[in-house]
Amino acid sequence: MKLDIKPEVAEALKQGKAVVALESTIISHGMPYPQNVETAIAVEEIIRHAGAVPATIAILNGRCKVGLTHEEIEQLARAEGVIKTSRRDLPYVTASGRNGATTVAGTMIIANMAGIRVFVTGGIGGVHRGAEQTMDISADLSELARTEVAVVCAGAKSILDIGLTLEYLETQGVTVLGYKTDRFPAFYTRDSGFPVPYALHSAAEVAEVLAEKARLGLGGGTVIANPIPEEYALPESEIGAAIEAAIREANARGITGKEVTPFLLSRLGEITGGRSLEANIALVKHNARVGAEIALELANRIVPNPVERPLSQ
Ligand code: PSU
Ligand code: MN
Repeated sequence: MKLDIKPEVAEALKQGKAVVALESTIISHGMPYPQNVETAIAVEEIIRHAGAVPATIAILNGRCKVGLTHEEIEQLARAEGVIKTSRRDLPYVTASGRNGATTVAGTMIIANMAGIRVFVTGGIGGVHRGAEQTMDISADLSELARTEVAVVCAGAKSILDIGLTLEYLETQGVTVLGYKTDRFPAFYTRDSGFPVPYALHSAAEVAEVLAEKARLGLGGGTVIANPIPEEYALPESEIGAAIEAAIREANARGITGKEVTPFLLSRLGEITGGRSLEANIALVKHNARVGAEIALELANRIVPNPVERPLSQ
């Protein structure tokens, strides 16, 4: 298998230590340069500082990388033609030897291959507004249904239909937990207007649910919804109007498929004069702290291994 696990990460996994996966679409398609590289490196530092080992996941020259060096992060951020890689894209990217930035779905798949159970990101993809017509439903959701990795995020952006996203997750049997909140957060804001099924109050409680999910052999992932810190949250009126404008523009330009999310993210950055980017960076860092704590708690529990860990190539 074209899987390269960075020695530091392989060693931590072998010893049953806490490892936290990180995605790379957020680097290549989610944030502008150089904030993308600065954030990716800062987030790794936060995880290390908390006592866990970070593993940023991407595909470089057709090989699935679990753990990138700072040079590799820089390379990915600067390279032209990096493919946004979700489940359907993976075999093409590895077969052709291209560079791929993994989405939540792509990162979950490779994290699971390596035996990593906790993954930190900003926001997950979801059911897009108007999906009744367009069928635009992120492959992140079907991945959460099948792959046993816990995803710490700040909910889903209201560029999506959050009500339908939660319905879809329920149908697919994805466990959704609110971290110190009983409201599902909407990325830039702390309350999407929808409740979470369960509010948990500590990393230990979350880890216990993850461990139990593994013991029950249920398979499939978990969403841990961690709201943006109050001081970084954007006013609903400001971000709501910016999202409406960005979606209208995407529709007018006929943007579809995998281009939709990156287009909306970059337009939102422009419309809010960089405030959405600041919020994005703050919430990812906060998620990193919480994700590391959960991974540390999980490492203290006896959890059956759902996959054979292919630690050798
Ligand atoms: N939402 C964000 N920032 C992101 C993404 C989503 O707030 O960077 C990225 C993630 O990698 C996610 C992907 O997995 O977009 C979803 O894309 P799509 O909707 O095309 O499945
Ligand atoms: Mn889509």
